[in-house]
Amino acid sequence: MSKQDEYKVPRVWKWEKEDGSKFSSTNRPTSGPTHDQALPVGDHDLQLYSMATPNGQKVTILFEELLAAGIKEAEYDAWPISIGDGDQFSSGFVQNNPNSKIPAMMDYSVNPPLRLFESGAIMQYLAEKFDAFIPQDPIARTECRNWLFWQVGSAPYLGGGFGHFYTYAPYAMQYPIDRFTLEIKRQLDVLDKHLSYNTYMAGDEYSIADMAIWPWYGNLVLGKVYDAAEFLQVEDYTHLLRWAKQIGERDAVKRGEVVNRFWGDGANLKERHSAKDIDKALK
Ligand SMILES: N[C@@H](CCC(=O)N[C@@H](CS)C(=O)NCC(=O)O)C(=O)O
Repeated sequence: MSKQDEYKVPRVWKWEKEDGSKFSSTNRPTSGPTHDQALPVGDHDLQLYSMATPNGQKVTILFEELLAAGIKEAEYDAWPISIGDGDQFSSGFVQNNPNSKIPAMMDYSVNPPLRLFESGAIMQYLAEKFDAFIPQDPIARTECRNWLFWQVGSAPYLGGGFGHFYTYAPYAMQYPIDRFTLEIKRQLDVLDKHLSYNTYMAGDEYSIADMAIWPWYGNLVLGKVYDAAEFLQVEDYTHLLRWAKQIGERDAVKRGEVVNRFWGDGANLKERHSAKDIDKALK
């Protein structure tokens, strides 16, 4: 934006419905449902409503890791929520998550059934429910939670900040791109330094902290998020790259990342009800 068309802040903000950005048709300044539609419910106790964005992949990767560890009670149905089409504003979804963001989940194994929203809360719940992928040792367990909450607090600068202005804004604006790139490079350096003396985020043990951070920051440095690897000079973050590649090679990660992916090239799997659905999608 040049000095001439500098924005003058009005006394009262007015909503410009179509701002030219990718999600302007569904974004609005109010919450709540826009239409009546119940959520589907499958055979398993755990019902996930999601989409394979990095926030959605965190949870499907955890589900697949739990199943790979032999925890059969972690079987789940994963239903697609297309956020581009406004599915997150159906009455059923809003009942599950009043914040209208994926991922959301229901646990029907308890009475009354429990609603869950916020990826970090879902991951902590599942890890504690099945006593897996959250360290037993109190120091490592605390460190795992530290990084899990770090991820949930930090990624909005990556997604809503950097990603929005680098990829989705209607035209390139230097000020926000500079501001968020500065922050994202700082975050990448935080991770790189930590991973220079830790195998995994919580120390020696692979945990939900890794599964939460990898879909955003792992995929960013692997060039799979925002196609920004060159712009961010990710080759400088050697320890983060080592970790990103290591996690990306896990079978459960490869399975989890395709669940509720219903666009683009590569493996797609709109809904998942059994392991066979993923086997077919990855063939
Ligand atoms: N803090 C939330 C963020 C979830 C989130 O931002 N989800 C996005 C997709 S990545 C979404 O559902 N966006 C739909 C919308 O904003 O209308 C979490 O970690 O679960």
